This record gives sequence, C-alpha cells and structure tokens, in this order.
Amino acid sequence: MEVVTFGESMVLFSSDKNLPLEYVHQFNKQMAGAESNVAIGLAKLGHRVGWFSKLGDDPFGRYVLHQIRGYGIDTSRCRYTSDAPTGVYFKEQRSRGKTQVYYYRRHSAASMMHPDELDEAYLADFKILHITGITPALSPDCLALTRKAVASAKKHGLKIVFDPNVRWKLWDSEAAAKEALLELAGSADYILPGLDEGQLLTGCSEPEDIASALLKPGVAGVVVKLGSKGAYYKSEQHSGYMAPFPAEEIDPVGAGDAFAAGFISGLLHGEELEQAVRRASAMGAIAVSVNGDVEGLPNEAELLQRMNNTEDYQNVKR
Ligand code: KDG
Repeated sequence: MEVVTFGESMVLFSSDKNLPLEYVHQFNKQMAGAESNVAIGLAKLGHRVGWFSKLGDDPFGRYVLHQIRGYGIDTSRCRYTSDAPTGVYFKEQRSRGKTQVYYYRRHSAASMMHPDELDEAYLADFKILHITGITPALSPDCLALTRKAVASAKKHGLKIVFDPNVRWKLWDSEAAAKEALLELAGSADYILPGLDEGQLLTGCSEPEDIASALLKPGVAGVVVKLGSKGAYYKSEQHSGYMAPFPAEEIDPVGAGDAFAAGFISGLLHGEELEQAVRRASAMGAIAVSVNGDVEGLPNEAELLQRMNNTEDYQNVKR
C-alpha cells in the first residue's frame, strides 16, 4: 500500500443556482471531505490508498462509504457508530468561483474517532501518511488520534505530508489552532500551507519567509500554495516559484486537496520537489475548473496530457 489518510467525510448538498441558500429549493447530493478528496485524487491516478474514519450508522454514512470504496480505496478500517450521525454540509455558490460552506457536523460520528481505535499494524504497511489540520480540530480525541498516527508513522518509517487546512469554523480560538498545527507541522516531512495559513503559523507575510520559518530540521520540504499565482517551494537544496497552470476558476473548493494528491503522487514517482510541485499545480488547476471537489480529478494519462500540453485537455475521451 502507498498512502493512508483519515478524517471526516460528509454528505454535501450544493445548488446549481448562484443564490443565497435561503432561496434554494433543490440540492444536488455529493460527498466530500478533505482527506477522502486526497485519497480519491490519488486512487484516480492509480495509487494504492487507504482511508479510515467513523461514520454514522445511517443512510448518509453508507452513501459516503460506498462512494469512497467505489474508487478502489481500502476502507477496511472504517467504523460505523449508532451514537452519532454522519456530518453534513451545504455549499452556497454566490457567484462563479465564490463559495461559502455551512457545516452541520458538531458531535458527528467522525468527531468521535478515538486514539485507541488506531490500527498501528495497518498503518505500518504504507509509505506515506497524509494528515490535515481539519481532523485535529474535530475534537480533543481526534487531536489525540492525529498525534498518535504521526507517532506511529514515524516509528514505522512512513513519510508524513501535512496540509494545515485551517477551518476557522471548527477551532475554538486562533491560539488553539496555531498551537496544534505548529506541533503537527514540526513532525511532518512535507508541509503544504496556503499563503494565509503560512502567515498564521509563522507571522511572516512573504512565501519565502514562511517557507524558511517552517523548514525546521527534519522537515524535507515546504510548499506554499499561492492560488492563481502558483506556488513557492523550498527544501535545504532547492527553492523557487512554480508558475500556475492556466485555469478557468469555477469552484475553488477542493483545489488544495487535488494539489496534495498531485504532490504525493510525485513523491511516490520519486520526483524531486520541483517536479512534484509541478504535478501538484496541474492537479489544482484541473480541480478548480470543475464544480465539485473530486468530479474533475484526472487519471494519470489525463494529468500527463495536461502537464505536457500535447493535446487539448477538454478533448480527452472519457
Ligand atoms: O478541502 C475541501 C474540503 O473543505 C471539503 O471537502 C469539506 O472536508 C471538508 C471540510 O472540512 O471543510
């Protein structure tokens, strides 16, 4: 197995109309969650992935699990609970590229994941652990689970890729977020903050300074995502800006997860930091041009075509 990740995935209700939600009468049902988005992105690229979580023993929980399993992701360590429901969230599209989310996930099944439930032997079979800053924000037990997964990953020689993914609606305070996220960043091999997340974690404003501040001993690389401006990457040996791939931005939600999937895929292909960031940037550009977190994610051939620009991506046969 190659990559393991865990976290909360929810049922997502979104509308085709650019309207405030109080005026929306019909919703499309989808499934989303940052970690499962990354898992799906990697699975679509042909990687062997495991994802685990706790879901409500309810129709939405079954829906989420069936969707993720349908991508060929190993979900054997997922649990159902009848003590809490599967999380739900709604996405409001005010205008093209401008989205707002509303969570109904407090005390959800996933927030009840517990460190004692971590299957260390299972984790030990993977090469890379992907974590985000969302899971530790769900509950104190989820923070403890994330810490335990990080410690197990280190013990068993897995590389750790950390996306801070700050979700203000989930944290009690900025100080709590900063403390937990800096601790996880310090344990990671690769850190993938957005510019504002990097600013929060380091107090620096420029990508170069953010990357330097996060590149502590033991950290192999930092990539600061700059949205439509590309990305800045830094390791001990290399640093530089990656120009963005051109993209028509329709729905930015999920772009960071696509970026993480591309980056991890690059690592698994043995690419150097710069190449992995290029792969990540192409994935991000593809993701923003489709409505939905994972619906637009490519397979390996489509990704390579986009990267090599040998053919119009839109014309690829699906
Ligand atoms: O990164 C996309 C995620 O924000 C979305 O899928 C929902 O996991 C989610 C979250 O917690 O916001």
